[in-house]
Amino acid sequence: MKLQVTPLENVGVEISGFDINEPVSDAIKDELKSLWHEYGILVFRNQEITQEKQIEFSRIFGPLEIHPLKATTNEANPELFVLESGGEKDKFFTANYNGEEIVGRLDWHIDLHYTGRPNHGALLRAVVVPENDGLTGFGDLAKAYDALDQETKDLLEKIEVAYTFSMQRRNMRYVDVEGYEPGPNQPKKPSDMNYPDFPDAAYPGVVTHPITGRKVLGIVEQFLDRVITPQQAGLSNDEAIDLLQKLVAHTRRPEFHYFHEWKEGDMVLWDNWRAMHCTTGTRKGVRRIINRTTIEGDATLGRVLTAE
Ligand SMILES: O=C(O)CCC(=O)C(=O)O
Ligand SMILES: [Fe+2]
Repeated sequence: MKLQVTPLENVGVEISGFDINEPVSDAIKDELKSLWHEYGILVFRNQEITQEKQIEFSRIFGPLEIHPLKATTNEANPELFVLESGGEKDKFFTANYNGEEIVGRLDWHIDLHYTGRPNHGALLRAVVVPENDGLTGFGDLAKAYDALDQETKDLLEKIEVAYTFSMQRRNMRYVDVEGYEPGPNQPKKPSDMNYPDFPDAAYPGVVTHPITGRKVLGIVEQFLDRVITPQQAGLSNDEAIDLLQKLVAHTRRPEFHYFHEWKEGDMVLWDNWRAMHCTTGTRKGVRRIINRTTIEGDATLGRVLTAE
């Protein structure tokens, strides 16, 4: 096997010359792992993947996590988490965006961000995918950091930001809620979904990647709440809010994004310590199944703000 690396539109790369059903040598494993760290987002196409192969392939990148929500529909392979729309559970995840009912849309986020200990990465594999619907977006926060001016970079070194978990999009301060109406069956509090009530988590304005040492912008719109004690960095509360608005707008710039339009046989792997992701959701009744494996996070990037 000889891997070819082709840059995607703005960020991330497509890997070709790879066949998941061929034996993968240690040298290729090392190469895949370094590519994952070098580019943050890897796309593979035309793979004939079974659940077992997906799990075996994902293990190249580290030990796998059994998803804490235990909503897997796969008893035999608990490492596999099935993301499904177009079925019975849709009503809990349906909301109205500018007059259109959409299932499962998610704002830019980092998985398990609110715990202070995000997983290292995840791999999604298309099982049943609609055309031109249900896209997954990836945003490179290392590139977003590099593109900032020096003054902002210096300021980011001095601040810490808090993330506040919420089940209600309307309560998230920095997501765009214009034209948004929650659906009637959407969960209102963590216990509605059997989630614990997560305390806030704090992150530095710039996160240092535990493996590559690259600087990663610590700002992601979902759950973003506030700068902690902004006065210590010479900012008033209002200036701190303006700063977060400006940084969120920066992360939304298309030059840091790649949106994957799914085809059967596709797999996408990302580095959750560096790239944020989102999903456009699907129109009502559209069937979409993605199988997901999660690579464990063995580093703590944030800290939990518990009452003292
Ligand atoms: O369904 C998707 O496209 C991605 C969902 C997601 O946010 C995740 O798997 O972490
Ligand atoms: Fe996610």
